[in-house]
Amino acid sequence: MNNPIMEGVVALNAPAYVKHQKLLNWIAEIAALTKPDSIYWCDGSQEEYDRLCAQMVAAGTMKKLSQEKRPNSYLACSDPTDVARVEDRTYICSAKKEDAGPTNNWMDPAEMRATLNPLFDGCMKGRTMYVVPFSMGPLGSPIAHIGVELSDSPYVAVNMRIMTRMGKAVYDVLGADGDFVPCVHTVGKPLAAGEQDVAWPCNNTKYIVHYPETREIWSFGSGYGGNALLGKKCFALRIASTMGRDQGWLAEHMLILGVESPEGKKHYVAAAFPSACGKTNFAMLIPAIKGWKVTTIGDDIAWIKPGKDGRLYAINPEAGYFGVAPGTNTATNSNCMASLTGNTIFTNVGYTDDGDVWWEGMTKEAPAHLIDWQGKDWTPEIAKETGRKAAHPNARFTVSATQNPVLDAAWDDPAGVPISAFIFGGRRSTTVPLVTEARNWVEGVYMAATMGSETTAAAAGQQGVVRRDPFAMLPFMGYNMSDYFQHWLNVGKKLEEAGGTLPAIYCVNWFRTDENGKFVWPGFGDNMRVLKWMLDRIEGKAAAGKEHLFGTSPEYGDLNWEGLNFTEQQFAQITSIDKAAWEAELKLHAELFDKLAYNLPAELEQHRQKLESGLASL
Ligand code: SAT
Ligand code: MN
Repeated sequence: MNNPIMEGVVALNAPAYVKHQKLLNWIAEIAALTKPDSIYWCDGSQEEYDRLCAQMVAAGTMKKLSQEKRPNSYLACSDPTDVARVEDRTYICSAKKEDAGPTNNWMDPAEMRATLNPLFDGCMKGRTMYVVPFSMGPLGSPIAHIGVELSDSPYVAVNMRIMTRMGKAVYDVLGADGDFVPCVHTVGKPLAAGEQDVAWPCNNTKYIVHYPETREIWSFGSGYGGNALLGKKCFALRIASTMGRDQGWLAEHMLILGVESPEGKKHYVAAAFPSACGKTNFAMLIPAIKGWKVTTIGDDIAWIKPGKDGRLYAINPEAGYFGVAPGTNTATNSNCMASLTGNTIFTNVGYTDDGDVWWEGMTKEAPAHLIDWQGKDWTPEIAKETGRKAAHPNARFTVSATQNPVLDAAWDDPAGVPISAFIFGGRRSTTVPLVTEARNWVEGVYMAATMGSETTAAAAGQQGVVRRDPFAMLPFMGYNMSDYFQHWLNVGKKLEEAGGTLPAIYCVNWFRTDENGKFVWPGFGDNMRVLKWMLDRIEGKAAAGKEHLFGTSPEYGDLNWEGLNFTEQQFAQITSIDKAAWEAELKLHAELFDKLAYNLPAELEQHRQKLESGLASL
């Protein structure tokens, strides 16, 4: 070999169909640094998927589930220290600190490279490096973008095949000089010669690093979810949000659903909720009102671009769902349960004696015995005594979108679907009413910017504390949050000035509780009642509603109550606006704005002051 970079390094053995020299050079460079024993080029075929899964079964990383109970499905159980996204280990390494902003961890890019270099040096020793080419969005779509992930985890390779358009065809789109986002991932556990591997290798040191200027992702030490499947939060949100800022589009933490009225009128809406607040359930909901139909475009991420007709068009950059298992059942989400009947990878759920899976809330009655996600015997009695769960609260399923019985016909349309409304929702046991319509774009952006939510198990750290989570993007913003607010205002202004149609904006809260801490609103399929009100408003068919300080909300009689016994008193309980609670809430908005003072759009602070004086005179 006369290429100096290749000396002493494993042969690339690139397939002939990879014709992109820059890509080949980069892979050679990463191989020289990480020193894997071999390189494997994923082609994305079913045969390859089956083979890698079988290999992981042999290695003890996965169990194959009963072919009768759940065909072609697997259970992986992670190391108990590697179960969720690690927000405190996630970095945006922009050249300037202000460009990462006060909501992100920042380190100077050169300093971060110097920190990571020794960690990545030799980190894949004893392992195979998988080359995983993927498209976020329909292959070849003008809205789609390509990434290549180099990972020493076969679990990542098979999950990426479900979550993205992964495989050989990506190289055709890439050609000899197409753009791609380079993603390097390692579990951070090199193997010495002869060393026995563990079932779930990982490292206590973790780094999830983004370089927005060079559009690179480097992830060290975790094999779980958004830490490791780099197409998802790292690329499709953090890196893509900076691409969107530069190119005039939006990368959002939003589901996209289609909703069709009994008369056959169809709208698409996009909705942002923090992780583990029911996005997958909302995206697949079975309407509680007869004659309505909901179909899924996506359950987690939306890429949204202005179309020539002055509307905003959205695609789902993903091809699968990485959803929360606990709480999912045939009553809360039967479409989801139907999606999971086969061809699914489960992570950190319980393993039943008949070779199937189980999680808290899956069935009313728990199995008499199972092996929990940590490999221990579990019975309902043990659970009662110790509080130990069969499934980790952030246990997940990975399943292809094509298994969803209510997948929207346009889900793979390269042009995307026109968005009629944006919905923003947090998990709030108090204060925030069931639904409020913004009277204009600025009011809507304010609602989204000041969103708060009680934290969930999707991220490592304390659960159930209210934190501000602007646009449900707090852990996923690739640049300065205030600049992002400005970007939203700009996108709206530009569309308005061009005579376009702006989506309506709504703020919702399904999670208000009563004095016993029980949810008052039934949620799930009954959210259709709120959705119907929104669409009636958009079509000009709804009553005037009740205008209040924060926007417009429905009166009790404005919602359709067919088939549900929900009293006016209960409705008042979840729509009331409590002056003292809102005084405290607005103080928290002020705190947020103080923190985001650098480049905070003046319109937002003005709106806050308007609310403050309005509230004082209530
Ligand atoms: O772990 S992920 O980031 O992929 C899931 C989530 O937090 O929404
Ligand atoms: Mn998410």
